[in-house]
Amino acid sequence: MIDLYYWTTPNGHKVTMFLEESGLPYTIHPINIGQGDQFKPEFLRIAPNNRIPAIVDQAPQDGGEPIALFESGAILQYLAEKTGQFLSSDLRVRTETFQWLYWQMGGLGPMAGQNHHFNVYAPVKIDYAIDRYVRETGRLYGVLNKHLEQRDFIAGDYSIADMASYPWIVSHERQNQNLDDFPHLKRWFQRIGERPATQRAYALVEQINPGSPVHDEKARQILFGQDSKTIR
Ligand SMILES: N[C@@H](CCC(=O)N[C@@H](CS)C(=O)NCC(=O)O)C(=O)O
Repeated sequence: MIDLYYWTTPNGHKVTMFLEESGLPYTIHPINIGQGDQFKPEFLRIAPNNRIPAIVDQAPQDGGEPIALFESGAILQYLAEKTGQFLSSDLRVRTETFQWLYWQMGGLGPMAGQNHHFNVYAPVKIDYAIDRYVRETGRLYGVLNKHLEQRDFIAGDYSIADMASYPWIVSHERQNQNLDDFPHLKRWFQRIGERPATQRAYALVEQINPGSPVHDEKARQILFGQDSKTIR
């Protein structure tokens, strides 16, 4: 059984996409990041970075104590290795999968995240910041679009590399991106969106959090008022 500490955000969706695809049994523990659940001591013991997603695997393969894990890329890699699913055993495909997984973790995710921040959440609209992140997000979309020109999925068959990137493309409109400018990416995006497991993963939004994560001034303060004193 996997305990999943989750909220309805792109990084959260990566893990529900995997769990729904793989059929691994899991229990969701909602962490409402707009209300400050990420600072509860019991969550910080699992995820000291006060970010979702996190998991606890109650039945690790070595038969030992439960394993707690944060960082969505590490979680996807762990679950793929645990189940032998969505990660090729072929050296070259596996290596390529990790390459694009880390590309998402270090590039697409952080840049699109800042894009959301300055475009949607920032109380003051700073043209330079908006332009910078819209352009960089567009560049990254272009890179992925080109990569997908001759392929159905990012690395071999459908894999954790696809699951990492897809949720960040879902919010393309909020990032000021037009998928018609990226036809191969659009084809890939539609193909993944049609998967029943993707649809089950996204259906959890209505169940767990019908509203937006940043819905009021208090939530804004909790999410965007953090600094060096937040975690001591
Ligand atoms: N690199 C981390 C990023 C996780 C992350 O930024 N999570 C956001 C939601 S998508 C969060 O928990 N925010 C809570 C906060 O800012 O306090 C990962 O991929 O797991």
